[in-house]
Amino acid sequence: MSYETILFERRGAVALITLNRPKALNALCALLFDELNEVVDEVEADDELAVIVITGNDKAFAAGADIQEMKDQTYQGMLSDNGLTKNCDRISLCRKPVIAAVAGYALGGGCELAMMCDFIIAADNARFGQPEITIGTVPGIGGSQRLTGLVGKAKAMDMCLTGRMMDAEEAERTGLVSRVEPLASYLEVALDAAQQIAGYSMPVVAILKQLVNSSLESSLQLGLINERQQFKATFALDDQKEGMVAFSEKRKPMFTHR
Ligand code: DAK
Repeated sequence: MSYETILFERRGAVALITLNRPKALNALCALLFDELNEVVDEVEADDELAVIVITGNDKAFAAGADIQEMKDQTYQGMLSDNGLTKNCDRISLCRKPVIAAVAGYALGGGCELAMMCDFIIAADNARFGQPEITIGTVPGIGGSQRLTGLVGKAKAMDMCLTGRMMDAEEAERTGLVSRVEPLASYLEVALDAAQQIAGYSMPVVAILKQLVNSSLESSLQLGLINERQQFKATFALDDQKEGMVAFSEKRKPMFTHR
């Protein structure tokens, strides 16, 4: 698989996707979204790959949608689905876990893309923001919605209305990212987390991902009922037997993903 705007690498059961438009701080152009969608489709269909890590470079995860490409767009053009309005939500629909490993700028669509992932591991130089207001528009792929869910109304309003950036420390404190690591090691930490997840039972991982995501969309009572049902359902899996027997026998489980 070869792409123009991203790099794709297999690291065992982990798919490493690197956004690769360094001269434009990885600005998200239509081709990049197309290629990202394509590679996610391929990873999802590949039984050898269990987890995705998306990253950028030391200076930028992504500094937002490509403003050069976007600036002459018209409302009519947007409505006719001519590229920019194509599906940019593919990552959020991925059944396999997706970790964003973020260094440098994650702004606008870059911050939104990171938030579509299951969790974010940030380098200590990461900076997050929704600066759309500074260029006369508003977030378009989840910024006002997901950011509010993650950091609460006060922080989200502050970020969206002022367009200011949040540093890695504030991002961890407010719950936007799960861990902050030194720039020299954040990607390895993310890849290690991905390898760890890839070592578990894939059906169990998929159920768990769905459960945590559904907690954002359902009442506590319905969520608890769903969780209890899914807990029981794992007892239909060979992997549940293997996991618990292996524990009793004091050995590592050999999951078969069934
Ligand atoms: N688009 C295009 N080029 C960009 C860019 C961007 N977003 N960000 C940076 N670049 C380019 C710069 O133009 C510059 O190019 P050259 O001049 O070298 O050719 C190069 O990257 C380096 O940038 P700077 O010279 O500006 O670097 P600095 O370190 O001085 O500043 C910065 C870094 C991140 C603070 C600054 O570049 C900046 O403010 N960038 C723009 C941030 C921003 O406003 N992002 C866009 C937000 S709007 C949707 C899909 C997506 C979206 C919405 C809807 N649908 C499908 C509906 C998303 C919208 C947005 O993200």
